[in-house]
Amino acid sequence: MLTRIDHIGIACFDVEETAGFYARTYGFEVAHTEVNEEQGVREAMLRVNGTDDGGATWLQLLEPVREDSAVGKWLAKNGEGVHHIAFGTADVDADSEEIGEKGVRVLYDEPRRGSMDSRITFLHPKDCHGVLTELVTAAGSSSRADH
Ligand code: V0V
Ligand code: CO
Repeated sequence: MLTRIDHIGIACFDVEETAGFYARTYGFEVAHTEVNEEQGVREAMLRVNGTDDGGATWLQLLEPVREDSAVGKWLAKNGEGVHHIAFGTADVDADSEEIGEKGVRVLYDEPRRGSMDSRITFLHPKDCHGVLTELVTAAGSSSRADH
């Protein structure tokens, strides 16, 4: 069951500069950074708030580390902006299978490693009214309450 919006992914040219904007303008601080080579991104996670199920909602700033990565290609075409939304679930395997059975293309056979050792998969934007949609299960629990 999808229980919350885990994060909004925002494509940008420079993660540090963009994080500076979010800090100055809204007071959101960077809680976590990492490079995900498989996904081709350098990312910063900004925690926005907690939610009723104990999980938080995040902004995920994404800078490409390769031009031919998903975010690199998208930036070249569209410039900076909202790249994807991610719904949080306690069971990304079950939810992606169920959604796939409804005829929505699930991009990975098995969920892959996401931010903070989460497990993630994506639904094709063309099957989701133009929205690249991620499903995410946080490491060790149904939420990222410990961060
Ligand atoms: C592409 N399209 C999008 C889109 N990206 N539409 C909405 N939102 C996006 N973000 C549209 C694009 O405009 C084209 O439409 C069509 O899909 C095909 O796009 P393309 O440029 O030819 O690119 P593809 O087909 O090579 O790749 C698109 C997909 C790719 C979605 C398959 O981006 C992908 O595999 N994404 C999943 C992985 C990912 O995004 N990783 C980065 C975040 P027209 O022009 O034909 O109409 S990593 C992350 O979130 C992490 C680590 C985390 O949360 O922990
Ligand atoms: Co994401």
